[in-house]
Amino acid sequence: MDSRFRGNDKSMEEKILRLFKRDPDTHLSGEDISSKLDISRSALWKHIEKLRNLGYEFDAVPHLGYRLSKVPDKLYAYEISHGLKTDRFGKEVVYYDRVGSTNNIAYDLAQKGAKEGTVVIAEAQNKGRGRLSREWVSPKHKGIYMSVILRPEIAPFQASKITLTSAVSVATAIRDETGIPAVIKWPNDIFVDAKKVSGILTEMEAECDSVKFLVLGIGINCNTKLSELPKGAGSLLAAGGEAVSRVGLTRTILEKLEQNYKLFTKEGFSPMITEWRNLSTTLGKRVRATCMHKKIEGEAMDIDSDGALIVRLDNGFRERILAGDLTLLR
Ligand code: BT5
Repeated sequence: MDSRFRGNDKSMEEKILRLFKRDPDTHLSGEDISSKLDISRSALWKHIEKLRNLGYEFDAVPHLGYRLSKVPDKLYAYEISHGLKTDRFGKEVVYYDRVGSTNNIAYDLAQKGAKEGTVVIAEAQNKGRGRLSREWVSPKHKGIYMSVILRPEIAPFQASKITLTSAVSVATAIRDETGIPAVIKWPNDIFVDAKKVSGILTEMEAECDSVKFLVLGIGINCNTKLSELPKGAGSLLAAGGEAVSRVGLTRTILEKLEQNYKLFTKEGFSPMITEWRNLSTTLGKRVRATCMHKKIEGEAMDIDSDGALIVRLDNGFRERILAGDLTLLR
C-alpha cells in the first residue's frame, strides 16, 4: 500500500499539492509555501522531491517560484478524494500499485470494520476475478480496478439490486465523462459497440436475513489496447479514439454511485429500474440465458422489482432469472 497517499489530506505532500491546486496558474515561492505550512525550506524540498518521485512535475521560474506543471496518470488516493463531491464514498481510498484482487483486500478491510464508502484501487491486478472465479484481465496503468465497501440494510437476496444500481452508475458515469454511449447488458456488464468494456463483481458477507457488508468490484478497460484483452472485450480508448482520464472517471463513478445508492436506500429500487431500462441493451433482444445448469432461450422482456430478468420462451411461458450468464443472439 502507498501509505503516503491515503487521500485524507493529512500528509505534508497532500497539503503541498492542495496549495498548488488551489492556484493552478500561479507560481508559488518556496518561502510562501514554507511559511503557510510552517515547515523549513529544506523540509519543503524533501517533500517536493518525494512528489517528483511519484511523478508530479513542477516548473521553476526564478524570482517567481514554482508551479505544478504535471499530475501523473496514476490513481493516487489523493487525486481521487480531493474535492470529491460525495459525503462518504471515496473519502477513504487505499491505493496499490499492484495487488492480487482489490475485492479480496476490500473484503478483509470490511471484516475489520472499514467504513462504508471505503475504496480499494490498484493500477494492476495479478488475480483479478470475475464471477464464478473467472479471470478479469487487468493490465497495468490502463484500466480502473476498484472495490467499494457498502453496508446496506438489505436481505441477501436483494444484493442483485445493488449490482444493477452500480451498472447504472458506471454506464452513466462513462457517458457523462467521455460522451461514449455505454449500455448495460444484464446483469453486470457494460458494453460499447457490442463489446464488453466493464464488469461488476458483487460479493458479500451475510447472515440468513441480513447483509453484513457488500464489496462492489468494478473493472473498466479505459486506455487498454484490444491486443491486451480477451476476445470480445472493448475499451473506452478503442471506442472513443482518445485516452480517458482514469482519475476523472473514477471520481464521476463514485459520485454517481453515492447518489444512486442514496436514492435506492431512500426510495427503493423503482427509480433505478427506470434508469436501467433506458440504458439496457438487453430488453427486446433474443437471448440465451444460463443459470446454474439450466439453459433457456427467448426474448428478454423486462426486469422485475427484484432485478430479475423476465424471458418469454418460444412456447409463450415466461421465466424469471435472478442470476446467470446471458448471450445476446440478435
Ligand atoms: C465480471 O465477471 O465481468 C466482473 C469483473 C469484475 C472485475 C473487478 S476489477 C476490481 C475487482 N477486483 C476483482 O478481482 N474483480 C473486480 P464475469 O461476468 O464473470 O466476466 C468474466 C469474463 O469476462 C471472463 O471470463 C472473460 O471472458 C471476460 N473478461 C476478462 N477480462 C476482461 C476484460 N478486462 N474486459 C472484458 N472482458 C473480460
